[in-house]
Amino acid sequence: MKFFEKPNSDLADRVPPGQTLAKGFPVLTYGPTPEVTQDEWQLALSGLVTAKTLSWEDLMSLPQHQFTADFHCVTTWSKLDVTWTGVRVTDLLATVDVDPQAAHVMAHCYGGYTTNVAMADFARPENFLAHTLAGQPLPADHGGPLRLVIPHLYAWKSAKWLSGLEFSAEPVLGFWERNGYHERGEPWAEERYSDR
Ligand SMILES: Nc1nc2c(c(=O)[nH]1)N[C@H]1C(S)=C(S)[C@@H](COP(=O)(O)O)O[C@H]1N2
Ligand SMILES: [Mo]
Repeated sequence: MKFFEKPNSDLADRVPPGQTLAKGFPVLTYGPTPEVTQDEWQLALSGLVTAKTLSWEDLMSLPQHQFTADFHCVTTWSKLDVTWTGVRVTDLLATVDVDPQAAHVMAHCYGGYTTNVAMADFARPENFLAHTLAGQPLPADHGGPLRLVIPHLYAWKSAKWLSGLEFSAEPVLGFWERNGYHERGEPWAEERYSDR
């Protein structure tokens, strides 16, 4: 069995350049998988925003939606039509006052991983915080109890085990961005590596 396959031509407009389709859903983690229960999970909002810490209950009290999204890892595998359940980033943001100066967001994770996104890439209705994958509680290796999903950027921006969102006026680089990945990471433009 092959683990990756070249996309059929009818899927060509769904699969960005240089990507092949993965069978199954590979796990890609730098370092060990943090063990975090729903009870101990918290999400801290900090920086240029109303400081606030959300519990699991707070998160579940926000509107819940189903999402179908394509997933593109910069290491060249993609997975189409992944189905998730969770909370829209825009619904979360509507519960707080974000300072108009906030132009960048750092996602912080249990285990220490970080990744940065511009506010314009973050505050989109198609981005979400996922707690369910294909109808099942999000497995720990895929980022459970909660991960960020930003479908229009390479998946290293989709922070697993999300623990915090820090808003700033100036960009700050996250883990892979400091280590040579592109600051934005748009797959159709193949923004894989930094030119810094
Ligand atoms: N906290 C954390 N989030 C992370 C990563 C990681 O190592 N740690 N890897 C990123 C990368 S490179 C990818 S491709 C996706 C992989 O998600 P998956 O393991 O659910 O396929 O998670 C992203 N989010
Ligand atoms: Mo990745």
